[in-house]
Amino acid sequence: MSNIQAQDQEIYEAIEREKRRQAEGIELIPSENYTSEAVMEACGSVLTNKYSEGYPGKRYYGGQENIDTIETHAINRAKELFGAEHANVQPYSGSPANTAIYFALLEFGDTVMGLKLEHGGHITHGLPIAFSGRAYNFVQYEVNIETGRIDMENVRKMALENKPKMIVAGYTAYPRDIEWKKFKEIADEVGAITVADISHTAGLIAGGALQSPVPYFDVIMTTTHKTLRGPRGAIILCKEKFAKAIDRAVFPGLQGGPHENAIAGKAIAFKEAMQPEFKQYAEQVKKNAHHLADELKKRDFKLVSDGTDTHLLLIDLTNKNVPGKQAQDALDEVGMTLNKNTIPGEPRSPFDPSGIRLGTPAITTRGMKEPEMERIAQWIDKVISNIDDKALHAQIKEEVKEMCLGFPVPGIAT
Ligand code: DSN
Repeated sequence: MSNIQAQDQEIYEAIEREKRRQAEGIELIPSENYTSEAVMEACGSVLTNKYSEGYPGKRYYGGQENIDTIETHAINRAKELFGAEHANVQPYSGSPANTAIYFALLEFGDTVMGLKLEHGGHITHGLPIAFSGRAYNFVQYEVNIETGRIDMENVRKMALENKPKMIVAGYTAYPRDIEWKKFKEIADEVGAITVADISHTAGLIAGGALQSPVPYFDVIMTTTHKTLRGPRGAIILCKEKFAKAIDRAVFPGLQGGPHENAIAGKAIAFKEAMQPEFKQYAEQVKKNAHHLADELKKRDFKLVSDGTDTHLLLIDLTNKNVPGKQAQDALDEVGMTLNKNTIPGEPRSPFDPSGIRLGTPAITTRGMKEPEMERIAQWIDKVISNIDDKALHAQIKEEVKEMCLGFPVPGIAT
């Protein structure tokens, strides 16, 4: 950081403060993680200087010999890691990747099925005010309010009624495993293309801790910075027959020059995810989530679907009489970061919903295990049960910091 320090004090100080925040606090946002220092080096490398529109071996500018090597490694490793026929590693992030898939395989106005946002879907899965909801005729399925789970019979009924051209599965706030095979069977009945958004669970799938949609689905996309622990960005995997359409939709359909610094980071992250330690990581993420769920349930927290199969927990705080935003703010004060979230059948507003969403990918990267999950559950309970007790919050903040300093974050000296 010496160059930033010498040249730009404002940015230097903000980054230093962010380092402290990350080191001294508990990161429970389920979509966040810590990349390795190797990934960060790639992202901050000279690759940021280069333009490389096109694909390896077919670029529009000169000087591509090293860029082609890097992007080819990223493509081959993505294919190997997930067992996919084709990979495009250029999407800037998850929303552009999903938009590219729709642009490649649909006409504007086509009917698509996706999960409703307040039931755990994503804005790109057909939110009416988002591009996806405006450009395509999204018919949105829901989870069963009683069980918190996707009702596959209802999905089938909706598919038969609406005859979608595409069905999207894979979510941002759904704690349960997904029945990929069943989705594929339903899609086959109506001739729909299957798209899996595994942004949240890609690391668990790559590490063998969750089932993969790759054997069943036509197209699979994921961001690379969540459980997969790579740089910010995304990839699209697909069957060979969709490869040309997907590649054309990403470039030149939607994007210009790919961010090759991020693509190098993706290549490194894929290599890391192929190591035996990553399998252990994926298993521990799940074990930690289960343990945290059990510890919270002991303390009378109500979990949507009554638990988790993944890295993610969705808590309905209605019985605690504390809305999601107040819980998020109070936990933020003690150094525990998570996010307020709607729950299925949300009676309040998305800006001040009834729930909170949390997960274990980042804390597991730091090496936290079951004993730490117990302490985290205790602190969450104490804060939420004593929401206005500032003195108690100050004391918990110190305890949180003390525990965190025993679990270093990659790239941050403590
Ligand atoms: N922002 C991501 C998440 O937190 O789940 C989804 O895009």
